[in-house]
Amino acid sequence: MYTLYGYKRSGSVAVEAALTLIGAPYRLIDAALWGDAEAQNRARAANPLAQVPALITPSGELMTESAAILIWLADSHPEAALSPTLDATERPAFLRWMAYVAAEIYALYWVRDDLSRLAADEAHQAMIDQRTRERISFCWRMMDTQITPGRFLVGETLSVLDLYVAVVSRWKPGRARFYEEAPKLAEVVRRVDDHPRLTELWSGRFPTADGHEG
Ligand SMILES: N[C@@H](CCC(=O)N[C@@H](CS)C(=O)NCC(=O)O)C(=O)O
Repeated sequence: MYTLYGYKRSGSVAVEAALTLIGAPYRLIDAALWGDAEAQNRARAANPLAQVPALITPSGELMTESAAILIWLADSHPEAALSPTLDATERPAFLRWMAYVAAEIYALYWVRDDLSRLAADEAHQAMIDQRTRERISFCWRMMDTQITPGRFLVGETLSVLDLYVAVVSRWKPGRARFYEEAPKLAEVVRRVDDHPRLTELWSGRFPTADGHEG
């Protein structure tokens, strides 16, 4: 049994999606620094950085870092075929883009989620908000120019990379901008949004008036 510390709208939803497709039972514990006091305490107890996702493996090991968790889950459950195999020609691209989404894009949300972490004052906050928004948009655009998707981002089979991009692309500046910047990726994330085994998860974990657009 896996234990996942996570929260709606967060990166943990990509891990929930992977566990759902794998069909592995998991216990989900609401934890987030921006949740109520109890959720904050649980986030601090789960991960020294107080971040989610945090996964406790069936052998009791703590895993943090969304990309590592997703790759490890996919590799540990080859029957679910959620990552290219070690010898597959798609493997280098898969690893490249998993690391890219984590390092170039997701990492900027540590800044964006609380602009006062780096900004000296309100004017500075607005500038950092604008510049990180542009940087994220640029990074999606660059990824779009470098990838030639099949039905999914690396080939014809859905991988955890598709789940990762489907989640991170919902965060600000949001899907409308993402679709503009990255039309090829957009086509794939719409397919992932509509995956019959995931639609319930998406609507439950991204509960918005405009549905799956996040
Ligand atoms: N490097 C981590 C980043 C995780 C992360 O930033 N999670 C956010 C939620 S999406 C969080 O818990 N933020 C709380 C904080 O750092 O203040 C990963 O890739 O999993």
